[in-house]
Amino acid sequence: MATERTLSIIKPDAVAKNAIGDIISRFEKAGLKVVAAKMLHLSEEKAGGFYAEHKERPFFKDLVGFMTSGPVVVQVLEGEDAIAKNRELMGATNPKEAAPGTIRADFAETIDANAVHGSDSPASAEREVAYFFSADEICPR
Ligand code: DGI
Repeated sequence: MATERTLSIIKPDAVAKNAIGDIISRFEKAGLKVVAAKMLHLSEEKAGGFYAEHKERPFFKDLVGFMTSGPVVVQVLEGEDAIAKNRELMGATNPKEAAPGTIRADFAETIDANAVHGSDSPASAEREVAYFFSADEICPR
């Protein structure tokens, strides 16, 4: 196992539910450290660029609309196997398929408004961390 960094986003639905603390607490209890964090209200351009790989998908417009509908909290999580560990804590993309006790099972209503994002591979983690944070905004500890 290697120490990794991954990008997490607490999406507008979970921020609106006042679930920021509960979600971050799950990361910390699982041994992941928050090494960078900020709250942002994404522009269409920033959200569209983040999800550029989905640009041709039928749900792209709704996805960007949702991601710009309210503030989000973006964080860099660091720890052993951080990418897979975060995906495990999140649960499946569709909350109806998310395992009991996962963040999406507990906080997400629909596949569109599914509470959290987490990088799905080392390559996307690297791109996504750099998309939101400069090197001097990350505080190793
Ligand atoms: O990495 P994930 O967020 O689990 O999933 P993903 O990268 O495949 O998709 C990114 C987001 O796009 C996902 O969190 C919600 C949305 N999405 C993905 N597949 C569908 C979708 N939205 C709708 N409405 N329908 C889909 O099939």
